[in-house]
Amino acid sequence: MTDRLDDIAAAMVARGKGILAADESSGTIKKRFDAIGVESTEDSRRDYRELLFRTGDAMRNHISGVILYDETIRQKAADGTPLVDIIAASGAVPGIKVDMGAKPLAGHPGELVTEGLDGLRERLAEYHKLGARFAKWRAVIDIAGGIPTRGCIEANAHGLARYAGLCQEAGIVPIVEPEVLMDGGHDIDRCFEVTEAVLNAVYDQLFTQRVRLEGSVLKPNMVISGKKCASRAGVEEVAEKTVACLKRTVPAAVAGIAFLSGGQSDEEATAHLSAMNAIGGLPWPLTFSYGRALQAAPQKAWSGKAENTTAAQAAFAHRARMNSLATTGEWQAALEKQAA
Ligand code: 5MM
Repeated sequence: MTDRLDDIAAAMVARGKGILAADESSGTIKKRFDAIGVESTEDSRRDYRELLFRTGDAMRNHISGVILYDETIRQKAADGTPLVDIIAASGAVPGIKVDMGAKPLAGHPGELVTEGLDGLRERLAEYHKLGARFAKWRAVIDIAGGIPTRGCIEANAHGLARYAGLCQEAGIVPIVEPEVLMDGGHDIDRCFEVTEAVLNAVYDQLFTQRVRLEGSVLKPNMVISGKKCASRAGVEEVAEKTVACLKRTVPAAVAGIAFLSGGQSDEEATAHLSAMNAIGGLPWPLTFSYGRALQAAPQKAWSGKAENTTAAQAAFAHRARMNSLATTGEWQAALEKQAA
């Protein structure tokens, strides 16, 4: 079982490939569809996601895995083929979001703790039958005056470790996602300090809960200035500080690191990843597990119209290829302009 876990984890971070995060919960996908003027229904969500999963070239060459939401893992394409089968046929590994969302943490105003451990063993067994071979659990840590607190960091780290242990017991690779939000006005050094504390707590808890690191993937935020920071750090500084922070905190045994984009523009997320990989000499593969940074362009191109399917698939394929280049440090801004 452990070898199998390690093989799945290795496939998820295979050279030149990364993960498509398509696990928006119903509330989040509604927000995304509202932005493009599309009503969020079971069929529109299916049509949109089917379009992505049927982007053959991108899926075969640049996407190693897809994170699904509970509704999607059970859905069939318009022609009756299960969406999971379309993903698996492209060679990508189907995965599933299993957390039940971030909820207010008692006694900690303004802070959240991710829930979903109750009944998780049974849910994982069902998801495995449905074809999932990896899972995702996202913890959310906000930076503001006086937060995050130790209580919030430790509660979330414990939840991530308990989840990861249950996944491995079920033969499912856990993606461990502790997201330090970039919403505030904080500077990059404050993000470094918080990310370092969070990752230290997470790996302490993963050790305590006997999680096998070789059969796990980390999905962290980059070390980056808050969106409202008056002077935001440039690409090189983000790359250097992110790599320095990860080297201090993430054991070399971890199978790989797949970043979230966290609200960066799509090109920014690609540039940062490429700059990190250009540094080189890292103990783990560094790749992407982007939601918004892979999907913003195809969503806009699609806008809910079947006649836009080809254009949407081209937009998705382009972002997947740009990010694939970033995993080897070979992306250049000029490649974006050429495509435009
Ligand atoms: C795709 O969005 C995921 C699910 O979010 P909700 O549970 O809030 O609906 C999210 O966890 C996502 O996988 C990560 O945040 C990475 O996505 P981004 O857009 O930050 O790259």
